[in-house]
Amino acid sequence: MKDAAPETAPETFYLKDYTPFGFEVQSVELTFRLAPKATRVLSRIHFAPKPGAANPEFFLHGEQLTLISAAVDGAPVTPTLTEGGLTCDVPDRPFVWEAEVEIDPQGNTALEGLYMSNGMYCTQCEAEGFRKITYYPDRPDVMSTFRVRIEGDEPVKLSNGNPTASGAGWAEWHDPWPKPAYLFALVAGDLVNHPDSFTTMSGKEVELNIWVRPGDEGKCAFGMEALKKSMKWDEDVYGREYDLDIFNIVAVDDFNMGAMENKGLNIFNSSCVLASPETSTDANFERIEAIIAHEYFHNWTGNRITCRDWFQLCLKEGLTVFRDAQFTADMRSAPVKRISDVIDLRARQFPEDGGPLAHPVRPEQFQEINNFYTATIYEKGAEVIGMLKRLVGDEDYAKAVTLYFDRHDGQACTIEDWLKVFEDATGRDLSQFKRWYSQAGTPHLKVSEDYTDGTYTLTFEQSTPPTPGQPDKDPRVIPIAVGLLGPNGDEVCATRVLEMTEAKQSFTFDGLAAKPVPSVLREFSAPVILERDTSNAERAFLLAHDTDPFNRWEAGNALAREARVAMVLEGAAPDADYLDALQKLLRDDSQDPAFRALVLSPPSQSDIAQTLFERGHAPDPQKIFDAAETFAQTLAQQLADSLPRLYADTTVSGAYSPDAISCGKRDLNGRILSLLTRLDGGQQAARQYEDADNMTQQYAALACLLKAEKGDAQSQAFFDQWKGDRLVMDKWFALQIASAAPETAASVARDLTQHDLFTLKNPNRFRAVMGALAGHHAGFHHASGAGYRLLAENLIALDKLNPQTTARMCAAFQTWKRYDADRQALIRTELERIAGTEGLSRDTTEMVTRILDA
Ligand code: 0A1
Ligand code: ZN
Repeated sequence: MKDAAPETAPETFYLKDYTPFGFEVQSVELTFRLAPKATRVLSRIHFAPKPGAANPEFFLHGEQLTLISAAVDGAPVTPTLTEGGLTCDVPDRPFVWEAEVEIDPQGNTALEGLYMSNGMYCTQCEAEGFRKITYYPDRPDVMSTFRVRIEGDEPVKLSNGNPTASGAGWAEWHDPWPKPAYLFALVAGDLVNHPDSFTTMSGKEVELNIWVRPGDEGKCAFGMEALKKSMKWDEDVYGREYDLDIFNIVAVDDFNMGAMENKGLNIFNSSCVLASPETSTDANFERIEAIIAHEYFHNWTGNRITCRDWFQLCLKEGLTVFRDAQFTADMRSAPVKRISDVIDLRARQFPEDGGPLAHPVRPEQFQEINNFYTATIYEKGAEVIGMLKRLVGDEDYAKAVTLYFDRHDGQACTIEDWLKVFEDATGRDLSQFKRWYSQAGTPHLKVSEDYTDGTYTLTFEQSTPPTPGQPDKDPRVIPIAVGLLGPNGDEVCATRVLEMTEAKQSFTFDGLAAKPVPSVLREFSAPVILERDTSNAERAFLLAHDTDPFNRWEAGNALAREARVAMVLEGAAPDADYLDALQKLLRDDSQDPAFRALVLSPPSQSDIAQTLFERGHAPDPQKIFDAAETFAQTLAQQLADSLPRLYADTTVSGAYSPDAISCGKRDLNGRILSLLTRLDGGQQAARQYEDADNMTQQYAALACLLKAEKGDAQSQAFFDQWKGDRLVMDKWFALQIASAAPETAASVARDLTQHDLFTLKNPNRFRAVMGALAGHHAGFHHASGAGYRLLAENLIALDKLNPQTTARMCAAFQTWKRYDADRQALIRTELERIAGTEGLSRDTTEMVTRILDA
């Protein structure tokens, strides 16, 4: 799968070049002799040439390995070492490959392969990390059973599957389920467990453990409950049962991503599993529940059925995100989950789809696969499954998915396999639908309407802007959920899913007594950008009357956006009707507090910048910031009389609980406190800070105080209280920047990079500081260019240690073409500086090159 490009250019891999590996791997035995700087890995692997494959090349991936010895059927061999692995002459019949290699876990700062985190050994093998552990065909379509022996003094030694034997200084594990190497895991260290058990639907008892560093054992209970709920839900909703005697989760402080679904041994970034009321916010609790579910659900969608190659990544990720969203909707509030997911999609995926990094849900080429763990693969991948379900209906969705599990259990599959089960189960032709997988870019959907003699017609036109490598797009199948409201606000036509297949298409509704108000794209039934000429009066009408909670929120969101745009472009005052609508909703106790909090949360400043850009204006980040401030200040003043009562009414008393209702109430309460702080100089926030017995309220109060520049004492107190807790300190670091004024954000961030507790070696800490800087829209894009400069300097420094996290963070620059020529020039300078750095990693090179090519 290699390009014939010049030697210096990074290789490009293509989907069209897929060829199967020439050998079966019948079994794998690994022995690890652990030592921080010189771990020995002994492998013993049974290979057999595949029938029909004439003299296939025996190539094993391997990187950063020192080969000590190799043998075939017990006889020493001298393989030919290449940059990415080795080749060797092997017999034309089944044989045993043995190798011993040495690796350096302590020197592994890239956190890929076997590495050390706080004295503990752990692994990360997805996507291509196993090749840093031993020589192996490190590709997801090579599946085998694994036996693992770990030798070392660490009290706890874990691997995949079931434990088989252990003694002083050693432990052995066997995973009976064939798996690709990316699901391999090993953990060894001084760990303590939070144990529990789960009885599966067929009555099997499964031992459950969450393993943590001593001192963290009090932060496991919530994760354990989430795990048991996930196991039960997957049985109830998808009929999927767990398949080993034991399920282990380990919390690791240094981790590039959120978590990893290794078979039977999930490894988690500690921020995604450790939870306690004192140290975690409501948002943390919700995220932990979702990620535990996500990793657990991978056991069937990812592990039992895996991907044939990395181009198919969305096969496991899109589906698993879709499943975890269903789970969260069932556990909490479905509308709130949907609204939150759409906010997230628009904040992270739409900019990706509309910029230089745009790629199809199933990409057809890559240089570094680690750069493709994107919002497009994950979140748009999940949207595509949601559309499929909407098109075929719930029953046929269930039939098709059951067929998928029956037909493909134990296999490494493709998107074609996935779509075929839907075709076979429903008789539908999905060839046009497949364009959602092959075409990048977010479709724009223009809507126009006509009402004549009781017949209402909606006409839709779809078009997708060009994306890198794809100038022209064909029309896609778009499920458009529509309902109609009568002039008095009653629903006159319940939700109907219109199936759009043409570039331009009309749909009619007959027998209407009056011109209706349409509620289009209910539940956000497709990931598109809706364009419709409408009035604020109609938006306010939908905000008040729509039966679809998503579209009610959407109407409020559109009002907010229009109000901001008018403030920025025309210097208008905050829109009076919108302010009025907001006040009504805020005071309406019959509405779910979480919903009210969502309506109250304004579109992000980056979102407003995107809207301005789409309307032909270069956004001015400072003006957008000022408009947000003015709007909030005006709202606070108008609500002045009712804020204290609203604050009191939404204050949650009693013992802390992270349930959906309490979280929603605290969210609303926090937003009210921030308005109140604008009026009372921080008195209420200071009281809340003193009284808080949980992190949600402590953090919310501190955020308000810092924003009002009244929080120095509390910030110091917070630091003193929590300096020993890495995860809470991440919050402290991020908050210093998030609450800074635009002109000081970069210098605050620069000072923090000099702080004793700042380190490039911990991805969470790096993200806390650099992520907060990139997330401070007006600060990052300040005209001085100081934000750009600081981020670039830190990316260059981090790249030497951790290419993966560096490359991901480069995406902060992906929207650069939105801004004016001066800012673009400043960003270009920084991107070129990064690109010109000697020895820059392949990961970061690919990202900056793609961004610069915009
Ligand atoms: N598969 C994991 C996420 C993950 C992906 C890549 C990683 O290293 C490159 C690590 C984790 C998930 O979806 O949760
Ligand atoms: Zn996943």
